[in-house]
Amino acid sequence: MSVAVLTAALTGPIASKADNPSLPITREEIAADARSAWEAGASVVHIHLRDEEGRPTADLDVARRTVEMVRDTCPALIQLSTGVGLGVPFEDRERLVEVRPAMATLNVCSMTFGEGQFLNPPDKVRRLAARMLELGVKPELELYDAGHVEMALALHEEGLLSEPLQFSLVLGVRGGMPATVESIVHVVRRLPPGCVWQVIGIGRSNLAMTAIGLAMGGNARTGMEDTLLLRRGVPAQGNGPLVTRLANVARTLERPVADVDVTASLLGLRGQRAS
Ligand code: KMH
Ligand code: ZN
Repeated sequence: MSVAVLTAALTGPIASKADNPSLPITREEIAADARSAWEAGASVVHIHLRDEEGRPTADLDVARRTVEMVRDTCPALIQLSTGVGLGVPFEDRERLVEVRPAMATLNVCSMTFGEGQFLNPPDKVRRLAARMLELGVKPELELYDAGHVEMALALHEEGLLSEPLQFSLVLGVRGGMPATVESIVHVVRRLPPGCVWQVIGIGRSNLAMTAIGLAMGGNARTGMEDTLLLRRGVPAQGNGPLVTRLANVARTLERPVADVDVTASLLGLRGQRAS
């Protein structure tokens, strides 16, 4: 069977050290966890930034210094979140691609997100997609609901995305699609041939949803953004153990884990390793 690309979402915008003291918040902690996630099999690290108070930030200086430190610490491909955190203005979020990470998320639709609102108006999403294309920053198209596929495909038809398209199916956010096999099957059927896709399972569904994605031939993401627990009642002691668990599932399913060069080549990032 084909290789599996594993992504580690190291921090996210929501959890705090009060929820799990192993959550990486400072750039030193993020770089150290990027390293352990890479050693465990993640070829991509998905990064959210926090300010001095631990709040999500789109500060460009924080972004530059964090990306630089992660680059110096491990060769994993760096994917910055342009989702950043609910309430952070789109105009601040979109500027993060100016740091020129190899990859960044592109959230294609607005939605209810738990008790908040996640605002991604079409004109601004188009502007960000165009800028990413210009800069050569590979977008990961975040799909929280089945209808989001249509928006992503429209962007592609408009010439704002380059192939291979890379999709994330985000399962289990309240306001998005539920964490079920039916959700995965329904969305995967709508995806275009030749695309790259992964499953993200939020919270309790993390292991089951990512395992199903891997069994179906997709890729998978884990990390402390998606779950703070290694097992029921057992806090994850960092991102490394979560990636180790996922890599073991992949290998059990006879999906060899992709290294950074293989992932870069699958995503059309040849020559951009660790940038
Ligand atoms: N927060 C996750 C539900 C992003 O950061 O732009 C999806 C995500 C997207 O990681
Ligand atoms: Zn994220």
